[in-house]
Amino acid sequence: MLNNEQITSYKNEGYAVQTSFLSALDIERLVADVQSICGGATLGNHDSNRLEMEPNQASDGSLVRRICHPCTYYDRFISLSESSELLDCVEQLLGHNVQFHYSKLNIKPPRIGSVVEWHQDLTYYPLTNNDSLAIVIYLDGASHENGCLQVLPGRHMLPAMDHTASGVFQGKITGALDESESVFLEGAAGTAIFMHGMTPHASAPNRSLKSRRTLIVSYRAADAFPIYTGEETNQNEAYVRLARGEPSRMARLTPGLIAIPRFAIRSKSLYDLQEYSRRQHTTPNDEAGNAENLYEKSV
Ligand SMILES: O=C(O)CCC(=O)C(=O)O
Repeated sequence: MLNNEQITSYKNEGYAVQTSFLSALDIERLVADVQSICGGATLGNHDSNRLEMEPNQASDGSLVRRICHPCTYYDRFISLSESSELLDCVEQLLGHNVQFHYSKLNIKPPRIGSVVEWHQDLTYYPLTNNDSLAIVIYLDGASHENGCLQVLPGRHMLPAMDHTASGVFQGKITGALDESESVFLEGAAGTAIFMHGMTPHASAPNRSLKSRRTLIVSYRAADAFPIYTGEETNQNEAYVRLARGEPSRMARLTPGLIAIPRFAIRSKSLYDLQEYSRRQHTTPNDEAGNAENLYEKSV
Protein backbone atom coordinates (compact mmCIF):
# COMPACT_ATOMS: atom_id res chain seq x y z
CA MET A 1 0.00 0.00 0.00
CA LEU A 2 1.05 3.59 -0.52
CA ASN A 3 1.40 5.85 2.50
CA ASN A 4 -0.14 9.33 2.78
CA GLU A 5 3.04 11.03 1.68
CA GLN A 6 3.17 8.95 -1.49
CA ILE A 7 -0.49 9.60 -2.26
CA THR A 8 0.05 13.33 -1.77
CA SER A 9 3.11 13.21 -4.01
CA TYR A 10 1.08 11.48 -6.75
CA LYS A 11 -1.71 14.04 -6.46
CA ASN A 12 0.49 17.14 -6.29
CA GLU A 13 3.60 16.16 -8.23
CA GLY A 14 2.16 13.57 -10.61
CA TYR A 15 4.25 10.66 -9.36
CA ALA A 16 5.03 8.58 -6.26
CA VAL A 17 8.00 6.31 -5.65
CA GLN A 18 7.79 3.01 -3.76
CA THR A 19 11.19 1.46 -3.13
CA SER A 20 11.53 -2.34 -2.70
CA PHE A 21 8.16 -2.94 -4.33
CA LEU A 22 9.51 -6.21 -5.73
CA SER A 23 11.65 -8.60 -3.71
CA ALA A 24 15.03 -9.86 -4.92
CA LEU A 25 13.40 -13.22 -5.69
CA ASP A 26 10.58 -11.58 -7.73
CA ILE A 27 13.17 -9.69 -9.74
CA GLU A 28 15.29 -12.78 -10.30
CA ARG A 29 12.28 -14.70 -11.65
CA LEU A 30 11.04 -11.87 -13.86
CA VAL A 31 14.52 -11.31 -15.26
CA ALA A 32 14.84 -15.04 -16.01
CA ASP A 33 11.54 -14.79 -17.93
CA VAL A 34 12.80 -11.74 -19.81
CA GLN A 35 15.87 -13.69 -20.85
CA SER A 36 13.86 -16.64 -22.03
CA ILE A 37 11.33 -14.46 -23.92
CA CYS A 38 14.16 -12.65 -25.72
CA GLY A 39 16.27 -15.77 -26.28
CA GLY A 40 17.10 -16.49 -29.92
CA ALA A 41 15.61 -13.27 -31.33
CA THR A 42 17.76 -11.24 -33.71
CA LEU A 43 17.16 -8.00 -35.57
CA GLY A 44 16.84 -10.02 -38.75
CA ASN A 45 14.68 -12.76 -37.32
CA HIS A 46 12.17 -12.14 -34.55
CA ASP A 47 8.43 -12.05 -33.95
CA SER A 48 7.63 -8.36 -34.33
CA ASN A 49 4.25 -8.81 -32.63
CA ARG A 50 6.04 -9.79 -29.45
CA LEU A 51 9.42 -8.05 -29.58
CA GLU A 52 10.92 -4.83 -30.84
CA MET A 53 14.66 -4.91 -31.48
CA GLU A 54 17.22 -2.13 -31.14
CA PRO A 55 17.62 -0.87 -34.72
CA ASN A 56 21.30 0.10 -34.55
CA GLN A 57 22.86 -3.33 -34.64
CA ALA A 58 23.80 -5.96 -37.20
CA SER A 59 21.08 -8.19 -38.57
CA ASP A 60 22.25 -11.04 -36.30
CA GLY A 61 22.36 -8.69 -33.29
CA SER A 62 20.23 -9.87 -30.37
CA LEU A 63 19.56 -6.65 -28.47
CA VAL A 64 15.86 -6.23 -27.74
CA ARG A 65 14.43 -2.83 -26.80
CA ARG A 66 10.87 -3.82 -25.99
CA ILE A 67 8.85 -6.88 -25.02
CA CYS A 68 5.31 -6.11 -26.19
CA HIS A 69 2.36 -6.71 -23.83
CA PRO A 70 4.13 -8.88 -21.22
CA CYS A 71 1.13 -8.70 -18.86
CA THR A 72 -1.09 -10.15 -21.60
CA TYR A 73 1.12 -12.99 -22.81
CA TYR A 74 3.39 -14.24 -20.00
CA ASP A 75 2.13 -15.85 -16.77
CA ARG A 76 4.42 -14.26 -14.23
CA PHE A 77 3.79 -10.79 -15.65
CA ILE A 78 0.04 -11.42 -15.79
CA SER A 79 0.11 -12.48 -12.13
CA LEU A 80 2.01 -9.36 -11.17
CA SER A 81 -0.50 -7.13 -13.00
CA GLU A 82 -3.35 -8.87 -11.15
CA SER A 83 -1.64 -9.01 -7.75
CA SER A 84 -3.28 -7.39 -4.77
CA GLU A 85 0.05 -5.68 -3.93
CA LEU A 86 -0.16 -3.75 -7.18
CA LEU A 87 -3.94 -3.30 -7.41
CA ASP A 88 -4.26 -2.10 -3.81
CA CYS A 89 -1.93 0.79 -4.69
CA VAL A 90 -3.76 1.45 -7.96
CA GLU A 91 -7.08 1.52 -6.12
CA GLN A 92 -5.71 4.13 -3.72
CA LEU A 93 -5.00 6.39 -6.70
CA LEU A 94 -7.82 5.60 -9.14
CA GLY A 95 -10.68 4.30 -6.99
CA HIS A 96 -12.20 0.84 -6.73
CA ASN A 97 -13.25 0.20 -10.34
CA VAL A 98 -10.14 -0.16 -12.45
CA GLN A 99 -9.28 -1.39 -15.94
CA PHE A 100 -5.92 -2.80 -16.94
CA HIS A 101 -4.98 -0.82 -20.06
CA TYR A 102 -1.65 -2.08 -21.47
CA SER A 103 1.86 -3.16 -20.57
CA LYS A 104 5.32 -3.15 -22.08
CA LEU A 105 8.79 -3.98 -20.95
CA ASN A 106 11.35 -1.47 -22.12
CA ILE A 107 14.96 -2.55 -22.27
CA LYS A 108 17.81 -0.14 -22.65
CA PRO A 109 20.69 -2.45 -23.50
CA PRO A 110 24.21 -1.32 -22.59
CA ARG A 111 25.78 1.26 -24.97
CA ILE A 112 22.94 1.52 -27.51
CA GLY A 113 19.74 1.74 -25.46
CA SER A 114 17.29 4.08 -27.19
CA VAL A 115 16.21 7.51 -26.04
CA VAL A 116 12.61 8.22 -25.00
CA GLU A 117 11.82 11.86 -25.62
CA TRP A 118 9.57 14.00 -23.42
CA HIS A 119 5.91 13.17 -23.75
CA GLN A 120 2.64 12.80 -21.85
CA ASP A 121 1.07 9.36 -22.23
CA LEU A 122 -2.52 10.56 -22.44
CA THR A 123 -1.78 12.60 -25.55
CA TYR A 124 -1.33 9.28 -27.39
CA TYR A 125 -4.70 7.88 -26.31
CA PRO A 126 -7.06 10.57 -24.95
CA LEU A 127 -9.67 9.37 -22.46
CA THR A 128 -12.88 10.97 -21.24
CA ASN A 129 -11.11 11.75 -17.96
CA ASN A 130 -7.48 11.75 -16.86
CA ASP A 131 -7.63 9.08 -14.18
CA SER A 132 -4.99 6.97 -15.83
CA LEU A 133 -1.56 5.98 -14.61
CA ALA A 134 1.48 3.93 -15.47
CA ILE A 135 3.53 1.96 -12.98
CA VAL A 136 7.16 1.93 -13.98
CA ILE A 137 9.02 -0.90 -12.25
CA TYR A 138 12.78 -1.12 -12.47
CA LEU A 139 14.14 -4.64 -12.97
CA ASP A 140 17.70 -3.25 -12.90
CA GLY A 141 19.10 -0.42 -10.87
CA ALA A 142 18.36 2.76 -12.86
CA SER A 143 20.48 5.89 -12.68
CA HIS A 144 21.54 8.93 -14.70
CA GLU A 145 24.08 6.72 -16.46
CA ASN A 146 21.78 4.03 -17.83
CA GLY A 147 18.77 6.23 -18.52
CA CYS A 148 16.47 6.30 -15.49
CA LEU A 149 13.03 7.84 -15.82
CA GLN A 150 12.88 11.64 -15.66
CA VAL A 151 9.70 13.55 -14.87
CA LEU A 152 8.50 17.14 -14.78
CA PRO A 153 6.71 17.39 -11.43
CA GLY A 154 3.41 19.19 -10.95
CA ARG A 155 2.64 19.54 -14.66
CA HIS A 156 -0.07 16.84 -14.81
CA MET A 157 -2.95 19.05 -13.73
CA LEU A 158 -2.38 21.67 -16.44
CA PRO A 159 -3.64 21.40 -20.02
CA ALA A 160 -1.71 18.96 -22.20
CA MET A 161 1.51 20.28 -23.69
CA ASP A 162 1.79 20.61 -27.45
CA HIS A 163 2.90 17.37 -29.15
CA THR A 164 2.32 18.54 -32.73
CA ALA A 165 4.15 20.09 -35.66
CA SER A 166 2.02 21.54 -38.46
CA GLY A 167 -0.99 19.97 -36.78
CA VAL A 168 0.50 16.47 -36.92
CA PHE A 169 1.13 14.46 -33.74
CA GLN A 170 4.87 13.94 -33.16
CA GLY A 171 4.71 11.62 -30.14
CA LYS A 172 6.81 14.07 -28.13
CA ILE A 173 6.49 17.51 -26.65
CA THR A 174 7.18 20.10 -29.32
CA GLY A 175 6.43 23.20 -27.25
CA ALA A 176 8.79 24.93 -24.82
CA LEU A 177 10.00 22.72 -22.00
CA ASP A 178 12.11 23.75 -19.03
CA GLU A 179 14.30 20.70 -18.48
CA SER A 180 15.97 22.34 -15.51
CA GLU A 181 12.81 21.41 -13.58
CA SER A 182 13.17 17.75 -14.43
CA VAL A 183 13.68 15.19 -11.65
CA PHE A 184 15.80 12.09 -12.28
CA LEU A 185 14.10 9.13 -10.61
CA GLU A 186 17.08 6.96 -9.84
CA GLY A 187 16.26 3.74 -8.01
CA ALA A 188 17.36 0.23 -7.17
CA ALA A 189 15.92 -2.80 -8.94
CA GLY A 190 12.46 -3.42 -7.53
CA THR A 191 11.53 0.28 -7.27
CA ALA A 192 8.04 1.14 -8.54
CA ILE A 193 7.08 4.61 -9.75
CA PHE A 194 3.37 5.41 -9.93
CA MET A 195 3.09 8.05 -12.63
CA HIS A 196 0.00 10.02 -13.64
CA GLY A 197 -0.94 9.74 -17.33
CA MET A 198 -0.39 13.47 -17.85
CA THR A 199 3.03 13.66 -16.19
CA PRO A 200 5.66 14.67 -18.76
CA HIS A 201 8.47 12.11 -18.74
CA ALA A 202 11.51 11.01 -20.74
CA SER A 203 14.67 8.93 -20.44
CA ALA A 204 18.13 9.36 -21.93
CA PRO A 205 19.89 6.88 -24.21
CA ASN A 206 21.92 4.27 -22.36
CA ARG A 207 25.59 4.79 -23.10
CA SER A 208 26.72 2.93 -19.99
CA LEU A 209 27.72 -0.71 -19.66
CA LYS A 210 24.69 -1.52 -17.52
CA SER A 211 21.38 -2.66 -18.90
CA ARG A 212 18.18 -0.88 -17.78
CA ARG A 213 15.11 -3.15 -17.94
CA THR A 214 11.80 -1.59 -16.93
CA LEU A 215 8.30 -3.02 -16.78
CA ILE A 216 5.50 -0.52 -17.47
CA VAL A 217 1.90 -1.40 -16.61
CA SER A 218 -0.95 1.03 -17.19
CA TYR A 219 -4.39 1.17 -15.55
CA ARG A 220 -7.27 3.59 -15.77
CA ALA A 221 -10.47 4.28 -13.88
CA ALA A 222 -13.29 2.15 -15.28
CA ASP A 223 -15.24 5.30 -16.15
CA ALA A 224 -12.37 6.68 -18.27
CA PHE A 225 -13.44 5.67 -21.77
CA PRO A 226 -11.32 6.01 -24.89
CA ILE A 227 -12.01 8.91 -27.23
CA TYR A 228 -11.99 7.48 -30.72
CA THR A 229 -9.16 8.97 -32.74
CA GLY A 230 -8.92 6.36 -35.50
CA GLU A 231 -7.44 2.90 -35.92
CA GLU A 232 -4.95 3.64 -33.12
CA THR A 233 -7.80 3.58 -30.63
CA ASN A 234 -8.75 0.03 -31.63
CA GLN A 235 -5.12 -1.03 -31.28
CA ASN A 236 -4.82 0.58 -27.85
CA GLU A 237 -8.04 -1.00 -26.63
CA ALA A 238 -7.11 -4.53 -27.63
CA TYR A 239 -5.50 -5.38 -24.28
CA VAL A 240 -7.99 -3.75 -21.92
CA ARG A 241 -9.52 -5.92 -19.20
CA LEU A 242 -11.26 -5.30 -15.91
CA ALA A 243 -8.67 -5.44 -13.14
CA ARG A 244 -10.78 -4.70 -10.07
CA GLY A 245 -14.36 -3.81 -9.17
CA GLU A 246 -17.09 -3.38 -11.76
CA PRO A 247 -17.19 -2.14 -15.32
CA SER A 248 -18.73 1.33 -15.61
CA ARG A 249 -21.85 2.19 -17.57
CA MET A 250 -21.11 5.89 -17.29
CA ALA A 251 -18.26 7.82 -18.81
CA ARG A 252 -16.95 10.57 -16.52
CA LEU A 253 -15.85 13.67 -18.40
CA THR A 254 -13.01 16.03 -17.58
CA PRO A 255 -14.22 19.50 -18.55
CA GLY A 256 -12.22 21.38 -21.15
CA LEU A 257 -10.69 20.65 -24.52
CA ILE A 258 -8.83 17.47 -25.39
CA ALA A 259 -6.33 17.43 -28.28
CA ILE A 260 -6.99 14.62 -30.76
CA PRO A 261 -3.72 13.22 -32.13
CA ARG A 262 -3.50 13.13 -35.91
CA PHE A 263 -0.95 10.45 -36.78
CA ALA A 264 1.05 10.94 -39.99
CA ILE A 265 2.29 7.36 -39.93
CA ARG A 266 1.20 4.07 -38.50
CA SER A 267 4.22 3.50 -36.29
CA LYS A 268 4.97 0.40 -34.32
CA SER A 269 5.79 2.25 -31.14
CA LEU A 270 6.68 5.51 -29.48
CA TYR A 271 10.33 4.87 -30.42
CA ASP A 272 9.47 4.72 -34.13
CA LEU A 273 7.19 7.73 -34.03
CA GLN A 274 9.76 9.87 -32.23
CA GLU A 275 12.49 8.68 -34.61
CA TYR A 276 10.27 9.56 -37.56
CA SER A 277 9.70 13.01 -36.07
CA ARG A 278 13.46 13.53 -35.62
CA ARG A 279 14.08 12.57 -39.22
CA GLN A 280 11.37 14.88 -40.47
CA HIS A 281 12.82 17.80 -38.62
CA THR A 282 16.51 17.23 -39.02
CA THR A 283 16.79 16.26 -42.69
CA PRO A 284 16.46 19.47 -44.72
CA ASN A 285 14.87 17.95 -47.83
CA ASP A 286 12.55 15.72 -45.93
CA GLU A 287 9.17 17.45 -46.19
CA ALA A 288 6.21 16.22 -44.12
CA GLY A 289 4.44 13.39 -45.92
CA ASN A 290 7.53 12.63 -47.99
CA ALA A 291 9.44 10.33 -45.70
CA GLU A 292 11.34 7.27 -46.75
CA ASN A 293 9.35 4.12 -47.48
CA LEU A 294 10.33 2.82 -44.08
CA TYR A 295 6.94 3.68 -42.70
CA GLU A 296 3.52 2.70 -43.81
CA LYS A 297 1.31 5.76 -44.18
CA SER A 298 -1.92 5.80 -42.24
CA VAL A 299 -5.12 6.89 -43.89
O1 LIG B 1 11.37 3.38 -20.74
C1 LIG B 1 11.29 4.55 -20.36
O2 LIG B 1 12.21 5.15 -19.82
C2 LIG B 1 10.02 5.34 -20.53
C3 LIG B 1 9.17 4.71 -21.56
C4 LIG B 1 7.94 5.43 -21.91
O3 LIG B 1 7.67 6.53 -21.52
C5 LIG B 1 7.02 4.73 -22.79
O4 LIG B 1 7.34 3.64 -23.31
O5 LIG B 1 5.90 5.27 -22.98
